Amino acid sequence: MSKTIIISNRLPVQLQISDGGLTAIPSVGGLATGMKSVHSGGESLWIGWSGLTDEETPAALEGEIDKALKNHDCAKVNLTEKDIEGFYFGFSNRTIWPLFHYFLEYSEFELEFWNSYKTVNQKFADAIIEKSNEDDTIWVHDYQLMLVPQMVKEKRPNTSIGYFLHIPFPSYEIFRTLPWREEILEGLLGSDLIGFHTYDYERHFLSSVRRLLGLEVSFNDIHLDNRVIKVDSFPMGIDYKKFKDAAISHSKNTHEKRSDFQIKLDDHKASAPDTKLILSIDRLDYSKGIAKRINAFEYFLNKYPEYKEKVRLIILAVPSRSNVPQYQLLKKEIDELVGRINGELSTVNWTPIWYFYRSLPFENLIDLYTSSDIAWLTPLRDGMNLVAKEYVATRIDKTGVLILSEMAGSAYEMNEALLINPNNFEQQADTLKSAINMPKEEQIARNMFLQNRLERYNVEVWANEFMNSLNQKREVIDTFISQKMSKNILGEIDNQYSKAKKRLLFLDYDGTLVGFHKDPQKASPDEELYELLDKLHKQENTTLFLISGRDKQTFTQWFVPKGYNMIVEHGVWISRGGEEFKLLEKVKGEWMEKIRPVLESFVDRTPGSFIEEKNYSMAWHYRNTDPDFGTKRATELNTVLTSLIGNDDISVLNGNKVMEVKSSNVNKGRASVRILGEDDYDFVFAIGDDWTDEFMFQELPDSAVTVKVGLRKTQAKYHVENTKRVRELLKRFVE
Ligand code: GDG
Repeated sequence: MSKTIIISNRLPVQLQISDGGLTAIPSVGGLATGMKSVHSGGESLWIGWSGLTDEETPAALEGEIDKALKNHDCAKVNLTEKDIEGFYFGFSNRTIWPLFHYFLEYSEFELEFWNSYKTVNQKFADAIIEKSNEDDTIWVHDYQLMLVPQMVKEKRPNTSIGYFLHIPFPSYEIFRTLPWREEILEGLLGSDLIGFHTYDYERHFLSSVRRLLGLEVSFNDIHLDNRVIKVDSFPMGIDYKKFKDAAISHSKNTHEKRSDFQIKLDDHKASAPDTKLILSIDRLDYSKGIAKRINAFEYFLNKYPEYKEKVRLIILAVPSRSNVPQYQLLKKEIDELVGRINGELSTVNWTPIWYFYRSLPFENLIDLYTSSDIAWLTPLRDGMNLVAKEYVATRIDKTGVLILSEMAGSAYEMNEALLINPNNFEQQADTLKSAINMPKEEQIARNMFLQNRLERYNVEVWANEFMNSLNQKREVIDTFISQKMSKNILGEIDNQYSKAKKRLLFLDYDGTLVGFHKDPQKASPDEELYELLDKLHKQENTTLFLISGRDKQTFTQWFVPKGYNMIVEHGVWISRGGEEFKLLEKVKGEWMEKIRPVLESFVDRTPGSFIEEKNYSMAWHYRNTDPDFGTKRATELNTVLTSLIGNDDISVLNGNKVMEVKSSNVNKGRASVRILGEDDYDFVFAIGDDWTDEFMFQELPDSAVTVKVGLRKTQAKYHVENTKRVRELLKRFVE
């Protein structure tokens, strides 16, 4: 039976070893609860690190640990202390975390960290491959494991892989500074579906994919070789019911049942009934803007001194990554700030800030949420921020005000909150004042909307939507237009090929026999290709034609010495057996004088674009321009050209990052049909990767074997994945 495999850095189970004994306690974090509906029964396995390094794991307990984890449908990846140092504290938390949260100055680009990241990602991928089958569905989580999708895809090309990033994906301008940016993108592109919290992260990612890898992106689909990768946003929700129910039972607690923490909170409230409690809860992380918030609070008290003794800020900062120097510095900064402000402003009756540096039990978290009049969350960058959602969920009487940074992913869905820019102290001081004075009716009206949305789009819906989208993706791929070249089809083609008395082969060059290069001159044929073409060319009863849009000079240089048959410039020129190129089609060229200055003006105004001038066509290439700008200019050029050419015998073709103007009566279809008519061929084969080859697929007779390279809409009968597969296919003909 197929199963779902979830992969995250940490397992949703905490292992504790005491007096040689072992306990495994399920953790209650957001991800663990969210995935409950996916990770249920025996049809799911969660793979991750257990929290114990190899050095900390007593050899005698190994078997017991595996057994205990198995009871929770979990399996562990073994990591050493060195792995954790380099992969987790190093690359994940000192390179990626700061960079993706726009703290460029904190980002460390250390080769050693990167190597460790690769090694550990490979360990995760190996564990997945060992424990999964081809028809399982895999869901990889977060920034620690960005290389895993590709590592798994390589070994398991037919397995469905989803990936979700829990932190922001930064803009291209930030991401491009990473020395290993291409590797990270390629790692992620091993997935079939990539999810982000917000549309902004999604578009930043797509922009980097286009700019750094030069891949084609249409809407939210990325085309890579034979695959289409879907990118979408899925804003993560919370376990709404859990928080609401906890708040309801909290409200029913009798005095005896209340926690000590709650009793102390109540005592304070009773002694100062007019004092408003303002709450903030975060991991102690520089991305959460805790220090700025404290400064903004001081600013507020100075701007509106009438609120001294009338408000109190509660800061719960949960210890986090204390091995990383930046976090130690931040801890020191916050300790000092709180000390200074409390020292300067406290009175006998009042301490402005209550500061807790610890993690509290869930029960006390609910005490804080339900007792605070205002939640004030000011991350400088935050993937989502679940605390904002949890606060609103616990407000069962619908009172309470949420002040939320617009830099948090959750701000996109929480429009009814008071949204602020955490760097704007003036605005925050005014917003705090409005929050303190907000009438109850307004609080209720705002929270009603927020609660409805949070209840509807809870974490279970989030997980299910992601899984459904991943499953749908698989169905789309299964029903893709042309037929994939299967073993049976290959066998049938081999059969036809060997029986045939006269064979005719048309092979496109760029994107078919060699990969697509940014610089066309670099895509010259390699030794292996020459060897293959030589064999095909010399084979008895076989006529081989290279058929390309390239100019005749380049092909003369590459192939004339080899004596191949060639058709270039889409069918304008022909060379047989390496003799000089002759015109195959009569074409007029007068129009070129009119068009050249137009294209030149576009080159001048579009950095990176260039003109390729062939004998009877002209092409404006924009593959090296900024992708958005280039596309915009191409649309403009199309309009200009269409109005210029009128009813002439020329046409404009919009290709892959190129606009080509050429005589209308020239195309590969016409050329190939002409050659076909010259003899009695009983096996016709044509292979190519782009729109210019579609003319051949369309015009050659039905009996022809037509093959598209890549997974796109086509008139060809079959498709193969990439140039590697093309060569394998052609090798079968000569072996
Ligand atoms: C990352 C992204 C994204 C906090 N203190 C205590 C405690 N918590 C719980 C909260 C909440 C969770 O921790 C914190 O979640 P956040 O979303 O606010 O932040 P990160 O930990 O940075 O999470 C973030 C998230 O991933 C999910 O994709 O939203 O942007 O940075 O659930 O309740 N829980 C207990 N005691 C505490 O003292 N029991």
